[in-house]
Amino acid sequence: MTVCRGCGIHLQHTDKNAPGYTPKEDSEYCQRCFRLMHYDDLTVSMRTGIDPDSVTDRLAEMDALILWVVDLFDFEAGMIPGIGRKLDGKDIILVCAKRDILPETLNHEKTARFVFSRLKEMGIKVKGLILTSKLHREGIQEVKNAVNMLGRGRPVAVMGRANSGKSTLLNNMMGKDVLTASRYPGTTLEFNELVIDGVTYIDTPGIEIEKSILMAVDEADLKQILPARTIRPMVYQINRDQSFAVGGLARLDLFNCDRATCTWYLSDKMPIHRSKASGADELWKKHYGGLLKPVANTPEFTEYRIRKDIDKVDVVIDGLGWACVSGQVSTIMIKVPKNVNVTFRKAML
Ligand SMILES: Nc1nc2c(ncn2[C@@H]2O[C@H](COP(=O)(O)OP(=O)(O)OP(=O)(O)O)[C@@H](O)[C@H]2O)c(=O)[nH]1
Ligand SMILES: [Mg+2]
Repeated sequence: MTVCRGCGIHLQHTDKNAPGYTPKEDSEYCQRCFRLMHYDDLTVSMRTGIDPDSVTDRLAEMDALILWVVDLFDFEAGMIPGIGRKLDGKDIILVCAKRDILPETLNHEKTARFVFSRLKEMGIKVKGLILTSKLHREGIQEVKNAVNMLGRGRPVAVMGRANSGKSTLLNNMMGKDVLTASRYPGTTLEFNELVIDGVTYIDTPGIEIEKSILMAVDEADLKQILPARTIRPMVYQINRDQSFAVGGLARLDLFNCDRATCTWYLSDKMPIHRSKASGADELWKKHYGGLLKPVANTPEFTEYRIRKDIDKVDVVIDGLGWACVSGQVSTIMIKVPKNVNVTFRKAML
C-alpha cells in the first residue's frame, strides 16, 4: 500500500472523511495534505488524534539517532514529561526551532545557558544543541554536520511536540517542500521515511500538546495566537496594582507594584488590555467574548497565585507566550483556561 508523501498516512479511496483519502488513484498526497499545502484549509482535524505514548514507545525500540525538535517560543510545552527515562541511552540532538520568532537578543550562548539549565532540572541528557529557523535556513548545515558525526549509518528520527517544526526542518534540509507543514497541531499522521543526502530520516507525528492553549481554542483562532514573525516585546511600566487581559484567554494581575515592569512576549496579533486590578473582574465579565477575544472553548478557568521572590520571573502560558515581571511586585495572579499549563521560571531573556 502506498503512503502519503506529506503526512505518512496510508492512502485510501473509500472514506472521504477519514485520513488518507484521495479521489485520485495515482496521487502521491492525500486530499487533506493537498488542501493544507495549496489552500491552507483543514479538512480533517487530527489535533487530538495521536496517542502521545505511541511515538515515544516506537522510538524507544528503534536504533536511531534522535533529533528532538522544540519550538523555542513555546519551550515549556516542548518538554515531555518522562522523556529522559523513556529514551535513556539514546543519542539525542536537541533542535531549538523557530529561532526567528524570538528577538535577536537571544543569541546562541544565552539560549544554550537557558536550555541546558532547564534540561538538567528535568534530568535529560543531549549530545548537542542547535538553533534553527526556516528563515535563511539558519542552523541547517549544523544539523547535517551533527547527523554525519553522530549518525553512524543509523536512521535519524525527528521527534517532538505537535507543531514544533519537525516537518518544516526536514523540508528545509531538503531545500524543497515535500512534507506537509501547517499551523494545525497534528499535521503529520504517521512515521514517514525519506532520504536526504543518502541518510534515512523519519518524520514522526507530533506528541500531543495536551496542556497548551492551542488545544483550548477554535482552530480558526490559531492564526491570531501563533506568532508568524519575530515578536516585538510589549513593555509596560507599573506602579500600584495592575491587570492585563490577553484577549479572553488569560489574565495577569500584579499587586503592590513599585517601579515594576511587565513585558509581554506574544504574537503581535494578540490584543493586550490593561486596567486597574481593582476593576478587572468586572471588566472581564462585561467584555469577555466582546472586546476581550479570542476566547477559549471552555468557560472554566484556573487561577494560580505566587509571591514574587526572584528579580525577573517569566509567567509562561503554554502555546500563548509569556510575561516577564521584574521590579517590586508582591503577588502575581494568573488565570488561564482549565487544563492549560502555566510555568513560573527564571527569565529567559
Ligand atoms: N517562523 C517560523 N515558523 C516555523 C518554523 N518552523 C516551523 N514553523 C511553523 O510552525 C508550524 C508548524 O510546523 P510543522 O513543520 O508543521 O510542525 P510539526 O512539528 O511537523 O507539526 P506536527 O506534524 O503537527 O507534529 C507551521 O506553521 C510552520 O510554518 C521556523 O523556523 N520559523
Ligand atoms: Mg509534521
